[in-house]
Amino acid sequence: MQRFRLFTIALCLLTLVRVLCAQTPHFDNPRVQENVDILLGSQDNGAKFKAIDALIALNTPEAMGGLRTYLTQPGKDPWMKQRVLLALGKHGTPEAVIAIAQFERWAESRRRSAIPFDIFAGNHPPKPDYTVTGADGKEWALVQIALQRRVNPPSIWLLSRRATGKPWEPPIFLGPLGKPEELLHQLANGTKSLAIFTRDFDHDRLPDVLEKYMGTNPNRADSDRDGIPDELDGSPLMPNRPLDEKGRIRQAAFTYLFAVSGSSRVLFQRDTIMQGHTRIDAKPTQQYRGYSGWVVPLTAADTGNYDSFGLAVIAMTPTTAKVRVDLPGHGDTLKLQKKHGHWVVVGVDMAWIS
Ligand SMILES: [Ca+2]
Ligand SMILES: [Ca+2]
Repeated sequence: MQRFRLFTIALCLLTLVRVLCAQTPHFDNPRVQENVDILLGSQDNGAKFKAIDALIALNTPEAMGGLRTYLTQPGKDPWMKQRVLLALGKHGTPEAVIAIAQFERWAESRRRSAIPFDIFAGNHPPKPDYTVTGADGKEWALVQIALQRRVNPPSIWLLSRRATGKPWEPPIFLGPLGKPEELLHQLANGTKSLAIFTRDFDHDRLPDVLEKYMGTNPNRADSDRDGIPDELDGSPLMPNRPLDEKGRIRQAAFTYLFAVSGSSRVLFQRDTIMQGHTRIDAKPTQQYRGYSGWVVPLTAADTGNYDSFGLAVIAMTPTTAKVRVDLPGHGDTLKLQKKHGHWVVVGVDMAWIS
């Protein structure tokens, strides 16, 4: 018994050390450590800018590793992460470009999930919009998430736990529902079953309801037939093929814009064609690897309901490029350069409002 207790205590300590190590990265150089700590912990943007500059100036693999560590932290400000990528791109040394490339590989390879993990990170869901406790003490809750601005209606996720204070079960996607509170009461009093929301016909671990919402095929585990099942495929509607040069430029812009989010949320994308000053929305397609999560096309029926974005290469030489980023109502032009064989963002030229 005594030995068992000691073993349990040792196991707990080991787990604690692992958790602490995972949250506080260690660097040998105290200056790297100090600046990474500022980036990860400070609320002061000015101090963070200085920390980025200090790490860039050090230009050692460890300092670049520090910036990469920041880029891959969930829940951090995407805008500040873009400043890091921009600083690395402008710096453009082989070490800086390697840091960007490593970040991209991390972003591409991290496990995808249909659950927006920055919202549900660490089993700390946001404050539910609606909660009901059943007669058996089981707690049911609804969380509404507007994946992008102006999404109409927001997607609704169901949370449940055995009792208040117990851990939440993994969230279940309910889809956009008219009267979700009614459903919640029916679930809590047992008059409705969850089966229709958890049904997964093709066994790819994405329920039919979610697949219909995302645009993937609920009857085929590998919608784009590239050998990667939908659940693990960052771009479930774009076969995993090498990109051409223009594709690499757009991918670099896409990464700068969205891989920084640390999120697996759904992105809706379609290309935009400009005819003079008139914007024409092309037929929605998926043309980028969804580093930041699902990139799905809009269907004709969805037009007007969702935000979308467009990326277009508007100028290109063998080593420089400009990409127009078209967001609802406004946009930017990103300047890119090819450095050490890799396209990196080196500037944001302008913004416009339409
Ligand atoms: Ca499925
Ligand atoms: Ca696939």
